Amino acid sequence: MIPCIITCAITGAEVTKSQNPAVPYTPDEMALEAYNAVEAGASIIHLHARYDDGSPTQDKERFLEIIKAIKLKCKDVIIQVSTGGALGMTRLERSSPLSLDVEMATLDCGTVNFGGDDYFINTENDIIYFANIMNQKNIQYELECFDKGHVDMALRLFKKGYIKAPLHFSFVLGVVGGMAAELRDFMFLKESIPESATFSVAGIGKYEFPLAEFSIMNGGHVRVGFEDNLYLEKGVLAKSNKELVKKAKELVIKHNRTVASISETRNILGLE
Ligand code: KMH
Ligand code: ZN
Repeated sequence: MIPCIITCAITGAEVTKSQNPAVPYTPDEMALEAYNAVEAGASIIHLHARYDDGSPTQDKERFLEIIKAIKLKCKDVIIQVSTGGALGMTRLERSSPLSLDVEMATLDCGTVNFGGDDYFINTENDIIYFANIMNQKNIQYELECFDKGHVDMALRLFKKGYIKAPLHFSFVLGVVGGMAAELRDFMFLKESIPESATFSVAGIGKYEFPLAEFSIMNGGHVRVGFEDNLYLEKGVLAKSNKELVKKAKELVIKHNRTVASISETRNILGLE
């Protein structure tokens, strides 16, 4: 099987230091978390921006500051900026980091409930809007799908020419309001995408590692990190993103696969 790409989502937009003091906010904190995650085996950093007080922002200047700090410590790492941002942001606001010189970004492929009164909106026109910018700027997208309908939407927009190959999916499963993260859910999604497509998984909370293992066993890739999960195991907070990456790497090795280096990751995903 091909090497397994480990992506680390180091901070997200919604988790806070009050939930886990190790969640990074400042550029320096993010750079250190990214560096240690890369040392442990991550080749992609999925990035959200925060101000020093932890509030999420899509401000491109803040992204630039964080990216510079990360690249100073690990210059080759692949940065994947979020166009999801935080709940409630407009698409104009969310698209701001795409004006930077970035290699990769997320493309969220549908609307989903996020528990309680929260919801994350991605209309068909939103998806086309983000895809158009990324196509123009040659930014590679990761197609984030929280539900089966999102996969169908991505494939529909691919057929219509809005979304271009290579298709790289991320199945984000276990969100309250999205698709569950059991083996049958994973298999259903995996079997719904073309054989030529690549895929990664991001299991939310307690689903992080079980879902990672399904993906590793089935030729897929893995995302871990504080954005998705704050715990190393039940009741034990992770002290760093590195601990989560290390645990993912152990699963990769357990299933006789190797962890993709940064250059192997570029190769697998067709990044230039
Ligand atoms: N923060 C979530 C509302 C993405 O990065 O593209 C959306 C999100 C998805 O995190
Ligand atoms: Zn994200």
